[in-house]
Amino acid sequence: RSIEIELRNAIENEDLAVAFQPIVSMGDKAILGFESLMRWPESANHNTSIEQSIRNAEEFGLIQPLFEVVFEKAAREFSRLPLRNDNPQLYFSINVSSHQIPERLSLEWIEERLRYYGLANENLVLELTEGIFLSDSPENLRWFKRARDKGIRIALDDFGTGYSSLAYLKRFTVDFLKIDRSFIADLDELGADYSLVKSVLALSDAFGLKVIAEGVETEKQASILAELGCKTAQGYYYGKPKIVTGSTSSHHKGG
Ligand code: G
Ligand code: G
Ligand code: MN
Ligand code: NA
Repeated sequence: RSIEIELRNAIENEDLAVAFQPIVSMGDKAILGFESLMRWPESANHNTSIEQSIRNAEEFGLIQPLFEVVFEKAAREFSRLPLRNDNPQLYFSINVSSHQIPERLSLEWIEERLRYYGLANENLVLELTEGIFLSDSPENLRWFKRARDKGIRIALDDFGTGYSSLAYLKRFTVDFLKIDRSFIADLDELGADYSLVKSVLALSDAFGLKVIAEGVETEKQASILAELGCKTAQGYYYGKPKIVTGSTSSHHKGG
């Protein structure tokens, strides 16, 4: 069986699961939002990693339909969370591949689907990697401005892993900056990563950016981050990604 056909069928049948991982306020560990992460349904017996599956979807031209399935499932589950009653500011984030050029990622489609689930634009955060920031084409700039004018927030994901520089942030105003977990992993050792995280936190203050530290696994990492002024985090220490969708297709097929 070809992996392409398998992936195509999974997307077509909406046979993908979605996990939510909490994003928390470090002070009181209150949940501020959830990152949505694609998972294979437990029943499906897939042995391809999610990372590889995302790369396959990009290669086969399936990343936009995959996004749409993840979006639908995440929005549906998010809209039903009892936690929303206590916190109307609660958000959910979706990862956007740099292969989904802004023209394909229709803001009108997103708005229409949010409305369908009774959600506001302010409930959504789109996580983009710097691939999108590398081109400052007028189309990209316009898409960015329109998204933020609509109240849809943008997170720059995996910050620090590529060519990302704070200079991009002058041209593309984002709301959140997610420090990649590779910089958090060795924080305990007070080496180069410590200095990097420290300066990112200091500079992001000047830009009015909210920083989210990713991959926080230990209390030690959390306390170092807090000392450096970091207020928001995500990682196994606070909560692992948990599948929120059923393992079977959520729509009913005829017959
Ligand atoms: O959760 P996990 O570590 O398995 O995810 C591996 C990678 O896949 C991460 O980089 C994550 O951002 C990415 N990923 C997970 N779900 C999605 C998704 O729905 N869309 C895209 N584009 N990437 C995703
Ligand atoms: O690329 P992106 O940042 O979207 O990837 C998020 C991925 O990181 C998720 O797939 C999730 O499974 C993984 N992740 C979340 N928290 C932790 C953590 O504390 N440690 C490690 N190693 N991975 C984590
Ligand atoms: Mn992400
Ligand atoms: Na990341």
